[in-house]
Parts: sequence; C-alpha cells; structure tokens
Amino acid sequence: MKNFSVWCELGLSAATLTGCVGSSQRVSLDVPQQPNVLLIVADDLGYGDLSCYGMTRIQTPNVDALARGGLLFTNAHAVASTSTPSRYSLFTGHYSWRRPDTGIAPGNAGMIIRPEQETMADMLKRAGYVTGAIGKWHLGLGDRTGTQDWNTEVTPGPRDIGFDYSYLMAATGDRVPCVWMDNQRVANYDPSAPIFISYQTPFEDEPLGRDHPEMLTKLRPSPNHGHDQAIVNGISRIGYMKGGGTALWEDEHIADTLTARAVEFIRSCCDTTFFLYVGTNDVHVPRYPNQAFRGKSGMGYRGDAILQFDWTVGQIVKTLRDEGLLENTLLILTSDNGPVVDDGYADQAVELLGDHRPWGDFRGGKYSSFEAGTRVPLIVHWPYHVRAGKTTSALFSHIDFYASLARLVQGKHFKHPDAAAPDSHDHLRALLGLDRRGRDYVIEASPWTLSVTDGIWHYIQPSKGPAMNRLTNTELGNAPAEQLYNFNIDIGEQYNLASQRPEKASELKAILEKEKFRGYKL
Ligand code: NG6
Ligand code: CA
Repeated sequence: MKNFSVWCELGLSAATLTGCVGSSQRVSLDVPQQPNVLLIVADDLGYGDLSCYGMTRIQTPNVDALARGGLLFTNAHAVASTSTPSRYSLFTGHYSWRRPDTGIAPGNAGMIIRPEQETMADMLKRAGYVTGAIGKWHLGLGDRTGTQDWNTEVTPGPRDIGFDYSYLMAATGDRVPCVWMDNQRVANYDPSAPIFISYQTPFEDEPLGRDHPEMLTKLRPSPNHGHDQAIVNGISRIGYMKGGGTALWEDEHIADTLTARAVEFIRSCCDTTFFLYVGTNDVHVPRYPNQAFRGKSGMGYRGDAILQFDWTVGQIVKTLRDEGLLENTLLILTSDNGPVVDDGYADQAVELLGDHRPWGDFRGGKYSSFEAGTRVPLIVHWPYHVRAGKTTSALFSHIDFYASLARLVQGKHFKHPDAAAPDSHDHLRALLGLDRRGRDYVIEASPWTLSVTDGIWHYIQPSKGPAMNRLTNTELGNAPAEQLYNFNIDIGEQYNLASQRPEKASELKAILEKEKFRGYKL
C-alpha cells in the first residue's frame, strides 16, 4: 500500500488494475501495484528524427503511437553529447563531468561504474524489481581496461551494479569485441576460436580494413575516420580482434537479436515487476540494418536504421500488450545524445539526407555544446497514470531519472544510501506530465566544455576546443569567449547575446560555477 499513498500525493487516481494475462486467465488486482519500468535508449537518434517530432521524410508509426498514447517532451536533455558520459549519468544520477574517466570508452574499458556505486538498477532491485539490461552498454566491463579475459566470465559487470540479467554489446557496433555478452560471458562462445582484444597492437595474420578494402563487403569506412582496423562481418572496426568464430555478431541481426532478448525478458517477468533497460544499436554506426529495412527509407542506411528502431519499439510494445502489461508499464523512450550523419562509414547518409534535419531546428549535433548535442526526444507512456496525447515543454534531464523513479517506487520518505545519485533530483511530477515547468536549469556536457540552459537562455562556457568536428561536419559550439543564446527568438543559436546581456550570462555562469563547486566526488 505504500505506493498507493505515493500516487495519492501526486494527485493520481487509484483504479482497478488489470494484471498480467497468462496463457488462460486475466487477473484483476484491486490495489495498485508498482509499474514495470522499461527504458528504451536509442543511440544518436536526433530530436528531428521521429515523425512525432515533426519529421516528414520517413515515418515512425510505432514511436508515434507511444507519443499519441503518452507524453512527448520538447525540452528534455541527455547529460552529455556522447554515449558513455550520457549513460553513466543516466544510470547513476552523478554528473559524468565530475569524473575525468567518463569519456567515450574503448571496447576493452574496465567497468566505469564500480560495484560500490549506486545505480538506478540497484535502487529498483531493492524496491523488489527484477532488473535487466539489453543492448548497447558502453560503460566498460571487467576490472581494468585491457585486462579482461573474454573467454571466461568478465567481472565485475552489470550484475554487480544491480542488473539481474544482461545481454549486451560491450561498447559500440564500431568497436571490438564484436560479440554479445550474455550475463558477462560471450554468447554462443566458440571454443575453437578463443577471443583476444587489443586497442594497441594488431594480431599477426588478422587482416585489417586499411590493408584489405576488398574484404569490406558490407561497409567501408569514411576517409580519415579510422574504423579501418579489425574486420568482422565484412565491416572494419576500431580496435584489433582475433577469434570469436561463430560467436561473432552479424550487424544485420543486432536489432532482431536484442529485440528477441527484450521480448523474452518481458515474457519471463510476467509474474514479477521488472525494470528493463534496452539500449538499441540503432542509429549508431556502422549502420547495416536487416534486409527487411535496407533500402526502405530512401535515405540510405541511416534512415533505414530509424525504421528498424521503430520496429524494435513496436515489437516491445506488442509484447507488453499481448502479456497484458502495457497499461501498468512506465515506458520511457529517449536517446543518448544528439544526431550525427557521417560518423565513420560510407553509408550514403550524407548523400541521401535531402531536406531531413535530424537535429530539428537546433544547431550542432552529437559531440556539440550547441543545443542539438543533448536536446533529445523523450516520450513517457504509462496508460494507467499518464494522460494520453499531451506535449510538455517542462525542462527535464536524464540526471533526474534516478531520483524521480526512486520517488515513484519508494515514496517520499525513502532515504537513499549515502552518496547515491548526488546530482539527481525528484522531478517525477514533470516526468508524468503533472508539472509543466520541470527543472530550473539543465547542465549539458560536451567533450570540451559545459553549458547551462534555463529553457529560454543557453549559456556556453568558453572553451579551447575546436569549433568544428571536420570529420562529422558538426559545429561543436566551442569558442574562447562566452556564448549566450535566447531560444525564444533564436532557436538556431545564431546570435551570441553575451555582450548585450552580460547580467544574464553572469547569472547562468554562476549556476554552473555553483554546481561545479558542489563537486561531489565518489
Ligand atoms: C568516436 C568515433 C565515432 C563513434 C563515437 C562514439 C572516430 C573518428 N569516431 O570517437 O565513430 O564511435 O566515437 O559514439 O573514432 S557514441 O555515440 O558511442 O558516443
Ligand atoms: Ca550515442
């Protein structure tokens, strides 16, 4: 009953809940139970990449249906404009920029979140949830970088930070090892092909993409991006790899593999409350979608990968519906960072982009301090409690998932363990569409600097970083002087008002300084 009181405080109604539909019967519960929590994190999916966010070039009907049945955020933010720091903060409620070691992780990185650190999965597990992580990880596995033995159990791992079950890509599709990790062991391990990984030295007799372009039957790297080392499945990667045999993944089956695992997990949790994180590989490079989607968007593999992402969402929702779980599942769909078009492979994303704008009306993209770096899609769907078909401009940050979910499942008087999620605040009311304002400000991190927005003004701290990522053709927002933009009159961040509005610049700078000073260390 403790959750009932939480919901009453929030002004929500208690109703009869229809529980899991087993093979033969429908169970009616007359007290509310905690919702399942399903967090779908797309990779590099931009604010403008979904039709419910105004895209017209291709359609994402499954995501759009979620938006129609739930709440769509127009001002939601990832913590950082790249994956590792973004996901680190999402899971821990600790700003990645407080740590020097949360940059884009190599595939052989040691586990960045240490077992003693609290995560969202730990918190939900304590609240009685069965927890799972499926898909893209990119938070390191094992004790120390480069010391893992991939032929045995790799530990520590997700199990040590709250996940009962995991089925993961260690890093990204473009980095070795190119195998699935099933509960911290290589899935379908092939004993005839032991696995060795190095990010320093090539293995003798293992052909590299840079020397053997004729072996790159599926994708070739874009000039100067690298991605020309180990060849797996006709695609060259970052890093060196030997072995793997029949355990090596096939890129065209990454989406269906992780979708099948997610469907299985949901079905297996029919009688328990669950938390499932699904990190899709779509729409990260290398983009080599399933045959069912290749060539279907007319925008090249990037567009096809968006269709594939939408399919994954559709399969997950269908499973929830079929199992009678959709009504009481809090489904959150978002992206880890802003979009990028050419991120390393000649997949025609640039040539076929046409008038599609993955970044919406915002400037920059992945890697950037400009707004498109972290302003991401966010849809919240929970038929039992979230009103359908609403849009909210509440300012929301991934940093607050921990505290908001803790509030939901543990109630107001729950005390976090010491040092848990120190930067996370409870914005459950905004997350559920009951508070139209949300946060007072959001801090955004790029690999070079920090910025802060109050939803109208955006202040970017001076930085010595490059102005452009010339490889990806992204404006990074780095400049030696302060920048201040006003979204009300200049959504594309073209007019720097720092010298006209010094008092506003100082006000936002002071917020950043104060946050930096708090400086929680773990
Ligand atoms: C970059 C890679 C890019 C991508 C990114 C990580 C180069 C030149 N580019 O360093 O291809 O892998 O890292 O993307 O190596 S993320 O979405 O996982 O952060
Ligand atoms: Ca990403």
